[in-house]
Amino acid sequence: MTQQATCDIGLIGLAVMGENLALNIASRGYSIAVYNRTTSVTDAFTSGRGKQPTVVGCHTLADLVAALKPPRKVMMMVKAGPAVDDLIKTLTPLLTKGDVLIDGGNTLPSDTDRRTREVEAAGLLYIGTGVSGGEEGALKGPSLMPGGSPAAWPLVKPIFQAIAAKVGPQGDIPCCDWVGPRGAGNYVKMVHNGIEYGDMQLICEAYWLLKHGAGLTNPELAQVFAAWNRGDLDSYLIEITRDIFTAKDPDTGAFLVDLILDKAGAKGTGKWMSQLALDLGVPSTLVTEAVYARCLSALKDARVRASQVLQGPDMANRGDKAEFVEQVRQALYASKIASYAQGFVQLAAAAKEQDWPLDYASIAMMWRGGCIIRARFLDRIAAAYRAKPDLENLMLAPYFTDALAKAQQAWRHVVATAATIGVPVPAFMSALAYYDGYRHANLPANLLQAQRDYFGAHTYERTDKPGTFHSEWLDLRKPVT
Ligand code: NBP
Repeated sequence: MTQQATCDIGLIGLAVMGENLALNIASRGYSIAVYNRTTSVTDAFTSGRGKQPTVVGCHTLADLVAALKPPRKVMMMVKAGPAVDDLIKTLTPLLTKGDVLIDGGNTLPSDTDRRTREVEAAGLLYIGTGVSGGEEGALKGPSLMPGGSPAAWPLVKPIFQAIAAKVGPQGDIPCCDWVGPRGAGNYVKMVHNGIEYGDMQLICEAYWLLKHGAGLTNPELAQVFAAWNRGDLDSYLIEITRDIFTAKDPDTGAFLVDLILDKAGAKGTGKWMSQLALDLGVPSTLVTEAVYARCLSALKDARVRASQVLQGPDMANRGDKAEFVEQVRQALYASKIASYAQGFVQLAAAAKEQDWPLDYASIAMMWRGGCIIRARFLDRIAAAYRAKPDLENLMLAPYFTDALAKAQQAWRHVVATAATIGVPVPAFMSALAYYDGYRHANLPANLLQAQRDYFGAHTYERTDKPGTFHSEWLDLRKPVT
């Protein structure tokens, strides 16, 4: 079949994300050529939801390329990893100088670094873009975080900004802008996902405190989350949590949430963020705690056995219910600030290492709509970075410094109560420990350095004079009476 070069963009991969993104693109007046490795999937799409004059189904990659107007734009929405390399290998000889290859998957940033170099060396342009919002976002307007070859941005910008979610008073600010060179877009998406892990874990801990500590029922939890969603915590995740507490299982009539096995899955982007935080030497403890919490949840059988053996309090908090609910709200808000602060610190550290000129206010606005972490709170973050683009830590922006100061008493009370009544809240605790660690000019690492020097001659610096020192600790020590 010979294709006419009439389409504005091509899309490969018609699974959940690709199919919905294709429909979104077509709905904005662009013509789109689509291809899926399994041909029957393409045919099912073009004879079903994608049966539209501006959607052209293709059975081969050559047909897809032939259907595109130059400079050609080909977007891959396939499983991240080797599938993308295979596609690049096949597509490169079919494309011509100046054409753009786009990967919209959850790709490891270092893979996009490498692919950008390889694709540019072949005379083409490359984009690795974060796409967030799941199925609904892809269809109605995702958050898009593109990075790669800067010359590719003007070519895809009109389509990307047309299909992205829109925010702002007039609803005309697209949640999509150029992030930076090479893997910058994928890095920002990875941090988005890591923050999402932190947000979800914090919400789960708040739920457990309210359920067991305050004894709230599901309808009461729905009311609490509905109220929270009208204030500082207003966000997509709080909103869906509210709804979850109202949903009943059609088969049994019981609350569905109570029937769900407490074993969490993960696709790996949170783990990547933790691993890369360790590589950079930055304390992104919230995402790491969230990943570990999922790991612990997955040990269901072991936990069931241990629950018969290990002892602890009964998780009931006998204090005032309404007061405790408000304290948990404040603790959640403060922990969330610490979590976002860590995410932006990691982004800044990566940007420094990779020489990416990141605009943090713009990144906050890209997350303002369309994506899973969309929240009113991101306006405040954008404002903080607009006021001080080189802000060292979000917690130091006056608005957030003040918010943390106001919340800290309740935050401490909740963490202390959780420890006392035996409710596991690793993310709440970790967030508070980060806040307390970060706000202290002095930490006990002096002793740590002494220990390292004692057993390993690792040397230390001193507070009273410059230089590097080593001591013969065996000679200096005195008998302890
Ligand atoms: P999947 O990640 O499940 O991938 C399935 C698609 O990849 C199918 O179209 C499949 O074709 C195609 N594919 C595979 Br697998 N190997 C291929 C190969 N070697 N060559 C060509 N095509 C190949 O799809 P998804 O859930 O729509 O996600 C797509 C990307 O978007 C992923 O990177 C994902 O991480 C990312 N993402 C997903 C979400 C989400 O909510 N699902 C959100 C944001 C980002 P087939 O039909 O022939 O098997």
